[in-house]
Amino acid sequence: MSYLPQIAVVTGASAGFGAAFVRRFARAGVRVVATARRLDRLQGLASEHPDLILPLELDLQDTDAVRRALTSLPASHAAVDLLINNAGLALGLGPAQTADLSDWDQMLDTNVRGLIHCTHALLAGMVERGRGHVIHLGSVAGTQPYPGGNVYGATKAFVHQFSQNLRSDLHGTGVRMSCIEPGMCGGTEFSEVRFRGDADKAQAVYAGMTPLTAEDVAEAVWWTATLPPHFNVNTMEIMPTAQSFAGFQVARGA
Ligand code: 8X3
Repeated sequence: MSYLPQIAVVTGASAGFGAAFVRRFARAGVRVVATARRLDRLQGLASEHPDLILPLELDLQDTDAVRRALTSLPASHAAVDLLINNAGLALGLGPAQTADLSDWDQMLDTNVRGLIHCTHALLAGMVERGRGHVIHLGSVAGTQPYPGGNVYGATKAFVHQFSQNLRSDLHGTGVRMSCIEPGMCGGTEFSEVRFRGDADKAQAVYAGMTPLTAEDVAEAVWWTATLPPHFNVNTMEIMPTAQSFAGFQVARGA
């Protein structure tokens, strides 16, 4: 027996993964609350399925606003049974010793604080209704250390472990919890943001290889969310075939 969620909330929905998730679920008739800071983008997305997609302007760094908005959704979109906690960003790829502390704060505020506040706002309702699924977007950077990954990777390690700990807290409630952990993904704003709008640097990351696309990641999320209720994906790590692991570095004579 497969499962179709009825009402999804997607954070970071104005572009990239988030917009692909909104489209994937709305295409199947799921009502979706699409949240992000850029309302004009959300409205454009909502115009593709105005009967299903509710645009909701939300700054995840304003945690009071997050709680207010997610606990007072209009009746048509209130009984949320799927939260896709997607909003997140990487800022910089330089070594920790030269990093800008405000970048670290911003990653923590969005990737960690924003995420936990969204989850907390919707979790009790799911448990009360005995129906729901929280899907967090982690990253391979949460388990694979790499130069320049410093705080970004650490926020994703948090997302991984928070997700698995939630599985334990949700034991016996019927509410599912999954963490989807993609590797290199092209065609989104992610790399441009990472390199502060330097499109050449961003494109160089994907030169000569085929990265995952936002639509590929949306398929993984769709599969995870539509499995029969007895089947929970704890963690799913996905990568382009062209990406894999390298060994340790050795500083000889240091
Ligand atoms: C980012 C994944 O592999 O581009 O979340 O660093 S990777």
